Amino acid sequence: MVMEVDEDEGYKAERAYVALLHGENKTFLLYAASLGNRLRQLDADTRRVLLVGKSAEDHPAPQGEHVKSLSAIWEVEEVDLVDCPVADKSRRKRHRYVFTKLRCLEVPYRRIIFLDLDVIVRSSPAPLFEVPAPAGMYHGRWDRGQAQHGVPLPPEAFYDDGCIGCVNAGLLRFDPPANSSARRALVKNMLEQVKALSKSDESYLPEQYFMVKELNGWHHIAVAWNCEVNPEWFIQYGRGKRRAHSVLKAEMHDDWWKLGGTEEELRKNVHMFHFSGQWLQPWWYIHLDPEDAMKVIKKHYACRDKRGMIALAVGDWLRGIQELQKSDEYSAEQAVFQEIIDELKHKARRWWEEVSLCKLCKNPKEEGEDLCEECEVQSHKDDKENGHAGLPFKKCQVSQKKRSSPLGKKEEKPEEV
Ligand SMILES: [Mn+2]
Ligand SMILES: [Zn+2]
Repeated sequence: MVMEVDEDEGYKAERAYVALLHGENKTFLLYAASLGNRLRQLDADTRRVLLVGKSAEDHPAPQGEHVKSLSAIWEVEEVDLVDCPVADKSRRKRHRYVFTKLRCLEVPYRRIIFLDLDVIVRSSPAPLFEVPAPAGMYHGRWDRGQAQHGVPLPPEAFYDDGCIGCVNAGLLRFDPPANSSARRALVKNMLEQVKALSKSDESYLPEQYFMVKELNGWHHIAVAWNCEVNPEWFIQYGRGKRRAHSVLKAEMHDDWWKLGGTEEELRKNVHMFHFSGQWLQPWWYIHLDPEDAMKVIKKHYACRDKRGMIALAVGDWLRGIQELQKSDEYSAEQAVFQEIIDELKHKARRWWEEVSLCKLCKNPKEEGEDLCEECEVQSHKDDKENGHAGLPFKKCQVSQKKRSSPLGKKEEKPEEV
């Protein structure tokens, strides 16, 4: 008689934080180290799993020596990348590998919280394990004012003829199935659906729309846990020679505005910041101390970000890097982290030296423009106060355009993290 061998593995433990690193960009390696260290400080009892993408065509895996250093902070699991360029609308196909996030459903833990690498966690995310899965912060055209933390989102939030909504995949709550064969089957099935995607499914957020179609019963996670770092005002540059610039208010849901009107209130209310756009990466300030960086940012964004969200978020991210450097948990790994930090410091310094400056205030500005965005927004506000019509103003009706960096075209274009 042949014994039936049960190869099914159950759960390793109750809870885990999960993140994904892929590609050889060392910036994200540092992001991963810093995120893992923050999670360890805030909630040491919960396991930390880092999925590391194996190499794919034109997309090498992170260097072995680096991955080894990360395994001092995370349980490292190498995974095959999921490649889906057809669903990715971005010109440079920055999001072609984002579907690899689905592999977090293969992780053998009963409850998981998936986090992007481009976040700074400010308080223990442990309370989020109590939110029923699947869960994520609602993103879309439905009125998010009706959503409540931990409460199911209604079907009409997602569908209206076409798809009108999804969840922000920078922070997700999942319950992977109870045994390994069920987990594999679930992911395998989803990957078959991914393969079947076509040009008509393309978007800038392909995995977000895909997930809400594939999984039912989404619960909302409050914006305080996934606060996208944005200025309140920005300039939409017109095209052509006689272009008009528009001063636009960031198109964010009311709950984002209500997070607080001052730095103190934001400090108290925000549990996690998410540097989700391409217009700002916190490492651009890595050559500065947190306090100095905050001063610089407050000056550059005085008008556009009165409550100081950007300064607070970047300052906190820089403190996270300091904590990593000071930690005695990773003595053997420190040299590797330090090398990356030094490299980025050098790069950031050089960029700021080369950036073009505003004619009026000497702050950094977009290449090809006379004035910086700050001065443009300021002059618009002055005009309004003096009774002039000012720059054409309208509330932004479309999603906020991805801005290039204050460093102009020198920005390194990272893959989605
Ligand atoms: Mn992100
Ligand atoms: Zn200026």
